[in-house]
Amino acid sequence: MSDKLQQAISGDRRVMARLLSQIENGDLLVSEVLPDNQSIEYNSWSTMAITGAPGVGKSVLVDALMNQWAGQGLRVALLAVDPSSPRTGGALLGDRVRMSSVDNPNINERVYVRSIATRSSSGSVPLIVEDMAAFLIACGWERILIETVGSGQAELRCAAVADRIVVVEGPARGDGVQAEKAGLLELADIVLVNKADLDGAERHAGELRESYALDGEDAPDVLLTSGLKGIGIEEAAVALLELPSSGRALRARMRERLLGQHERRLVLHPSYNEVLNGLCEGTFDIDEALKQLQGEENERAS
Ligand SMILES: Nc1nc2c(ncn2[C@@H]2O[C@H](COP(=O)(O)OP(=O)(O)OP(=O)(O)O)[C@@H](O)[C@H]2O)c(=O)[nH]1
Ligand SMILES: [Mg+2]
Repeated sequence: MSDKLQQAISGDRRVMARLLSQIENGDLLVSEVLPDNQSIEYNSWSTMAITGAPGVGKSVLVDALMNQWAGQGLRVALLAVDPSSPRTGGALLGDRVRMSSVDNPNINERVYVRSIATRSSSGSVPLIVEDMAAFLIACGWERILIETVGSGQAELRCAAVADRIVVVEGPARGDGVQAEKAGLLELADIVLVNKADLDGAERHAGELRESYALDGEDAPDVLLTSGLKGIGIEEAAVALLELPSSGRALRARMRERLLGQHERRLVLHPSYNEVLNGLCEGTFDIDEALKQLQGEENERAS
């Protein structure tokens, strides 16, 4: 395995892609390929989630940011978590926005883009994303972006595995800041109101700033951007690259990680299916089921 890792580290993208697929399919645990565990870095980030509603312009924005950062000499990789939702018809790779950074011969050596299909994955998607990101870092990628749709628990947890979270919003739709979005906005280290070329972007930025001001401490900055028209991109690229972790968002993020790991331990427990059967048959109740699943240590989870 270390041979393969060596090849991936020295720039063999085919080998790297193959190992990423193995991690994605659950055939390879990242601890088996990585020399050491990465320590958590609080002052600068390696992984950044770019999250927001479908169609809000995340991919176009990420492409613009990758152009900026790779242009400065950074090696930037994108993991795009494909929601594969029946609602959006499951955006396939081919439907994706064309990434101009990948086609640009001046920078494409420093750019890597990879989709993660969640439909086929049996494991915990957030933890797969985390492992794939850790592997990319081991392969020398300096900044890992994780594009994920910010609705639903699993997607929130995909974002929560990142060192920083950027929430992308669209222009105001006249319904203010809804409660359903609170969970996502709570995790934000910064908010970008995108499609700033359209009416209502300024207004929505104002609504968000007001709503954060009501919360009190430690409000994230709210910037206006348009990936398509290039508005605010240079400013955003600078702000994001040096983005500090906000204490408030860190707490929410750690909560999501803790809950995610806890769920993984239950689900990977050797008796998980047996315990589910027991619950269906009424052999025992939830309390007893939890006792059984939390009792034994599960080596895969540790
Ligand atoms: N007017 C305007 N349109 C934009 C802007 N950025 C993206 N779009 C358009 O919005 C649509 C969605 O853009 P994407 O970048 O694919 O959005 P996304 O958030 O990645 O979408 P999903 O990955 O499907 O969730 C495309 O048709 C883009 O051309 C912008 O700044 N202004
Ligand atoms: Mg996208």
